[in-house]
Amino acid sequence: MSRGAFIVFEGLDRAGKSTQVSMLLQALKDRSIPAQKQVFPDRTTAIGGIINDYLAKKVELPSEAVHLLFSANRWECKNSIQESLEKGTTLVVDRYAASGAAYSSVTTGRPLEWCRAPDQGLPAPDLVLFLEVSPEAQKTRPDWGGERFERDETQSKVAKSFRQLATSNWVFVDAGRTKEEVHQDVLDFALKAIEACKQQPIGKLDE
Ligand code: NYM
Ligand code: MG
Repeated sequence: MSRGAFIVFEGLDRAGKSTQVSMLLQALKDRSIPAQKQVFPDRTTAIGGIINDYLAKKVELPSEAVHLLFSANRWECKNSIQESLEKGTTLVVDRYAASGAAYSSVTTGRPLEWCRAPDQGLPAPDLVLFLEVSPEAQKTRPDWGGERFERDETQSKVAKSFRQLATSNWVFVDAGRTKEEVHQDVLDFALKAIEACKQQPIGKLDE
C-alpha cells in the first residue's frame, strides 16, 4: 500500500496558511484523497496549553525553554504523524520544524544549528509550501499584532532565517494574490508530491 504525503505550510504570521490548509484539504477530499489536518503549535495538548499562554503573554518563560516546548509539542505527535502517513493518509500541516528554528533563532539569538537540534529525528516533510507575504499585506489581515513575535522587526528577521532553512523540497508561493490563485499553485504542488512520495520511505529531519 502506498503512503500519504507529509505536506507542510510555512510562512510568517498572517500569510494565509490556515486558509490555504482548509482549501487544500477540501480539494483533496473532492478528489477522494485521504487527508487530515494538523496544526503546530497544537494548543490542545498539555504542552500546547503552556505555549498558548506564553504566546498570549499570560506567562513569562526563557526563550530557550519555549523553543524546547515547541519541539516537544511536535515530538508528542510523532507517532500519530508516522501512523497516519503509513496508513495512506496525507497530512496537511500548518507550521512545523522550520517555524521552530526560524522564530527561535531570532528570539534566542542562538545559531540555527542549535535551534534545529531538538527536532532531529522527527518525520521530515515531503513538501514545504512557503507562503510569501509582504509586511504591508500582513498588517491588513485580521488580528495582526496581538500575539508575541507579531512585530515588523521580528518578522523580517524570521523571514531571513526561513530562507536559510530552505531545502530542495521547499517551494516559495506568492501569497499576495487572491486565495484562489494561491490555491491553484498549492494544489498543483501538493498533487505532484502525493504522487511522487507514494513508494518512498518517510524521511527524517537531519539524519
Ligand atoms: N511558532 C510556531 C514558534 O515560534 N515556533 C514553533 O515551533 C511554531 C510551530 O508560534 N508566531 C510561533 C509562530 C507564531 C506562533 O503560530 C503561533 P500560529 O500559526 O500563528 O498560530
Ligand atoms: Mg500567528
